[in-house]
Amino acid sequence: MVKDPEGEPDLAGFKNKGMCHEHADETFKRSTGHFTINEFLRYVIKDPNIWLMLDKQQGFSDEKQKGEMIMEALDVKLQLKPKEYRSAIEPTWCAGCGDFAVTAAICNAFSQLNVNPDEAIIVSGIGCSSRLPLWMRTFGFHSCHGRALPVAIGIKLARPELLVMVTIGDGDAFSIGGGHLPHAARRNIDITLVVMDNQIYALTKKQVSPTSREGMKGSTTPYGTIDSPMNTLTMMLTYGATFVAQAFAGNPKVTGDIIKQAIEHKGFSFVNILSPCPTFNTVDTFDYYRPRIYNIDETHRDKTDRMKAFEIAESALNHTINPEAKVPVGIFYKAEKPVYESRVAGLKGKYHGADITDLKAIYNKFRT
Ligand SMILES: Cc1ncc(C[n+]2csc(CCOP(=O)(O)OP(=O)(O)O)c2C)c(N)n1
Ligand code: SF4
Ligand SMILES: [Mg+2]
Repeated sequence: MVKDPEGEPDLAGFKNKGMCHEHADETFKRSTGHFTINEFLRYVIKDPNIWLMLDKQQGFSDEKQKGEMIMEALDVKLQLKPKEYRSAIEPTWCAGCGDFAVTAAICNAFSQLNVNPDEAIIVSGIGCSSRLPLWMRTFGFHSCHGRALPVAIGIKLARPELLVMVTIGDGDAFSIGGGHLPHAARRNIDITLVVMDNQIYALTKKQVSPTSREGMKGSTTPYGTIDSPMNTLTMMLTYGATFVAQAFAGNPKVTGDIIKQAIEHKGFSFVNILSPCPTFNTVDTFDYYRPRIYNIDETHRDKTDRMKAFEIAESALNHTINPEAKVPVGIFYKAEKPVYESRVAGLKGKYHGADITDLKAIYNKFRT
């Protein structure tokens, strides 16, 4: 759109798109290159009486508030570009880290879904991957190692309207935090769990993780680990997750699309992303995965077929013992089931639960 005082502005491009109120003004100026919201509105709404009326409106003395009110009335919304979901903090990850592509994929998914950054929170644990919320403009919570899921569950129960995403590493998810996975899955709470699986503890400099292949050498396993890698896909299917997927950081477009579908899914969604760490895992690299990756979506169309999902997931680790074996990515399973937060709200309604608890009254009740 160009600033042409004689011509009619084209509103079509601005209809039905997501807008973040806080940043709407700058975003609008950036996306049009010419107008701020209020400049634009003064141009569209030429009748001075409307502006006079707005000036008199109590509580709307501020230009920005007025602009936002009119934007809402006109159903004019703005769509943030993927890079506008990034914060001003530059990632401290090593060059070539797979987690850059995961961040880009999340930003793409958010942009496609018009996510309002003020209505989204990303919760992480501890690890290289768990730094991701710092680079994002959404709310974030950098919690403790292995405890991102309980924090996220608490947030979702307190504020069910928020988009809640968890971004953690394989050590965080399947070692120290492994005990939280079955419960999040069986409850079917509407949270998207994104695991950046580099098959190593990277932050602490190369210890084997539950997904490390047999024989992997690490700083505490100099002769190679004798533990078998955990198949996290069959595990999450068994736990009852209603959305189970795998992606590869080497293909951010497909990864972004899978994350988008995981966010759209009403319920607990699990996305395992093969995200190489070139610094501490020189075996499971981008070059290793690239020729082995295949997309299951062409052949596995009925995503409610749980047995088929198990069958494909069973083969996911064959490549660690057979160099010819392929690595499946795509959506393995998807099912509808009531979400936890709605069921909690149902209970609250039925038994007249209150959000503001009178702790004193509870203490007194049990003080005898
Ligand atoms: C309670 C606790 N135990 C251990 C640690 C040390 N620690 C920090 S990160 C980490 C593992 C990180 O591996 P992963 O979750 O795979 O993340 P990555 O760094 O590979 O992205 C460990 C063991 C810690 N910070 N807190
Ligand atoms: S050590 Fe590995 S996981 Fe950590 S930032 Fe560097 S490349 Fe990424
Ligand atoms: Mg890791």
